[in-house]
Amino acid sequence: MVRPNENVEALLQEYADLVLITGGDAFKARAYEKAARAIGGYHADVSTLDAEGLREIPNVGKSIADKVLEYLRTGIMPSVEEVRARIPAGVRELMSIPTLGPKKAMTLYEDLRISSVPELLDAIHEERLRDLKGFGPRTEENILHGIGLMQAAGDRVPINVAMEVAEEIVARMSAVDGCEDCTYAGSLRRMRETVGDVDILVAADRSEPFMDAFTALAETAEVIAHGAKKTSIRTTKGLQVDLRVVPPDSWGAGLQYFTGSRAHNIRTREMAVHHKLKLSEYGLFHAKSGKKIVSETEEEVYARLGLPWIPPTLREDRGEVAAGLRGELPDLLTEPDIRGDLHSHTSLTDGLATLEEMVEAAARRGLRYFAITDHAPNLYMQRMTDEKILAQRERVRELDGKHRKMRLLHGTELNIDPDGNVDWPQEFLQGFDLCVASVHSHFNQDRAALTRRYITACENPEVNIIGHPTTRMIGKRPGLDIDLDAVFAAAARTGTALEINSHPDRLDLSDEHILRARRHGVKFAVNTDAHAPLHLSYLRYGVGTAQRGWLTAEDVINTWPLDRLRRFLRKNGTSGTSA
Ligand code: DGT
Ligand code: CA
Ligand code: CA
Ligand code: ZN
Repeated sequence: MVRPNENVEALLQEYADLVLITGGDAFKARAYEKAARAIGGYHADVSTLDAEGLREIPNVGKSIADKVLEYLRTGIMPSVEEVRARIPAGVRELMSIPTLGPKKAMTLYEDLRISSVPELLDAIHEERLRDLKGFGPRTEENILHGIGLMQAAGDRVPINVAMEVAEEIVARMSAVDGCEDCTYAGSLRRMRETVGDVDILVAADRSEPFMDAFTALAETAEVIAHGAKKTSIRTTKGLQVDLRVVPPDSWGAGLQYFTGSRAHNIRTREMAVHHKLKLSEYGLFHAKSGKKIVSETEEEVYARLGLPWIPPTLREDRGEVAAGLRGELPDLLTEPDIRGDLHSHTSLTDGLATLEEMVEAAARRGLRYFAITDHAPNLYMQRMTDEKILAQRERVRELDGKHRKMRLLHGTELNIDPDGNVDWPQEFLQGFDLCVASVHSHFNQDRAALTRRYITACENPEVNIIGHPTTRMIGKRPGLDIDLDAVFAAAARTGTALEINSHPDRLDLSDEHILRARRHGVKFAVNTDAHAPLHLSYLRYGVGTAQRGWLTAEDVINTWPLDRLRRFLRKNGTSGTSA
């Protein structure tokens, strides 16, 4: 299930916000924020730690450790409850509007007595916000956009949250007597970036033992529907999970049906009709006689429709059926194809683990190469200096000799400034094995300026990868308004790879952008951007997103052997790097 670390992180972060907006001590708020992040990224499950163990987490002192312990024991953090009680529920809802934030929400409440989203919408339409300090027409636009994002996200959850729940439930159902097969289907199996509800499928002769075990799960907060074929629950986190039990001999047809997407299923049913057949969740039947033809495996169902098995990540009706008929489905990238990770951080900047810990974790995951790319100096709060990065390089070179199977690359994550330039002079950049470059500021430039900015970065002979290219945060911040086709063309022309950032909050580029970029001949890097060892496991979501963008291993530079990668990093020989 969701790690207790994440609950604690969210709670401490909320506390930090509440302290700030109720006029509390800014230092205190900052301390809680730091502790929140450290706990969220900590490798060990906090619920297994005692006071001493908790204090070993960076930025966690005695008073925070005590609060966490109390919360783990009682499910309540009294200091949070206390500040919460001082703020009306409606105002807390306002605070959760991604583009508004706690401070402005508090101003709205204190100055205009606005304490709900509908009241806020009214106030905007009546232009009452314009008189407030710090609010302009632009702010209104942003707020409206934020409300839109919040409503569009609805009750969908990030893929990693759904995946953790699904894997836990699949494990429990698989342990029930009589289980012949069990997996998750639906949008999660298709690796969509967010998931509306989790669909679990079991193959068994009798359904009741599964339905009973399902409703009895500790995570079940509410039983929405309890039937023989389908049972739906809501978890304590508010996520709906549907369980369906199908007879073992309908497994393939059931899995195909409940994996979807709806649009893909419409295509496959059309194929069936074309062959004078009928396709349902029970099997593929002769239309006239009603006689069952196949149903046991997905492969058989697809084969009888004249199709190869179609990977779930392609089942979105984006041409996969036609490509299958032509025998031209892509040989999709898989996780084992990834030889290395080209974007990671350590505690030298905002990572939560030391260089040694990150390298160790990467080696344990079986990577063949691993790049450390801490933030460059223009991201001021990270306090990077020439001395620090050069000392890190020396340490990286030393460590490199210690791992037999994994090579280390020393890189950096540069900041693309408003003009498209980056940190450090070219000569200094040549000392890195590779440079990621990302936009971290000045998001409000107009489309033309932003587009130029990205193209200039691509044209820099030292920039190898554009990190999280649109800077979106799923459900929180939309991607930048850029002429993507112009940027994709520039990336392809200059030999600059575009990142597919695997963090579940980003997944940037998205599947649709990947499809577009691919047509320009762009190369990609599927990176974790890990800030802690735990984040290395997010790679699967980046790979899933790449699959949804129809990518093969050939399209992705970090599947290549290191010597080929190094040639690519020289950008047609224009760079001096050859370490
Ligand atoms: P979600 O839950 O919104 O993230 O998306 P899905 O794709 O998981 O949708 P869901 O949970 O409503 O249904 C799971 C799959 O079951 C869906 O992808 C296709 C199949 N399915 C469900 N209801 C229907 C239906 O009425 N017609 C068709 N063709 N397929 C359906
Ligand atoms: Ca679903
Ligand atoms: Ca469902
Ligand atoms: Zn980064």
